[in-house]
Amino acid sequence: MPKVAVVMGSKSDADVCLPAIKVLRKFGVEVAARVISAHRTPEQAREFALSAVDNGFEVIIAAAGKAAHLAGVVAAHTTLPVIGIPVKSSTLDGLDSLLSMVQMPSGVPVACVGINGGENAGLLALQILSLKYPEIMKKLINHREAMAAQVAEDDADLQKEFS
Ligand code: RP5
Repeated sequence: MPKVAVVMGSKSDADVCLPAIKVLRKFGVEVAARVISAHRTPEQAREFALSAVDNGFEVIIAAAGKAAHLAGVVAAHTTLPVIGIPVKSSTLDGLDSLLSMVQMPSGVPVACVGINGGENAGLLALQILSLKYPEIMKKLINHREAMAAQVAEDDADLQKEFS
């Protein structure tokens, strides 16, 4: 079973991470959720990233707010793909988190979804895993088809309502 880690800088980030955890589990992926802070527990952040491959993780999702360095710090210590979720947790509406996370220096990339984009982080992790796991690719295709069918249904409803 593929394994993804969802790490967050604070327990207060859990609600934003929940959609990622849910969609990963729905697709049959094992998820380990952790609270690890780049600033409050820097040694644990380093240890976690250095041992991630040996612990069987294939993708890491890292959520953080404010000066959101967790995803970057984790990415600095592993070559696994790291997907950041910038959390809207402060007076700056999450723009601080987004810029802290996305503006990585050349050489150490972090894939960054939108502010509070938990579900997209989960889906992007699934897309990465689908390169190795054909059953996940099949489920992703079904998921896209279901979304398209929903849009078609909404379109038909709207046309009826306003015609
Ligand atoms: C960041 O600071 C965390 O990722 C969280 O989004 C934000 C606030 O943390 P708490 O003060 O709620 O623990 O490090």
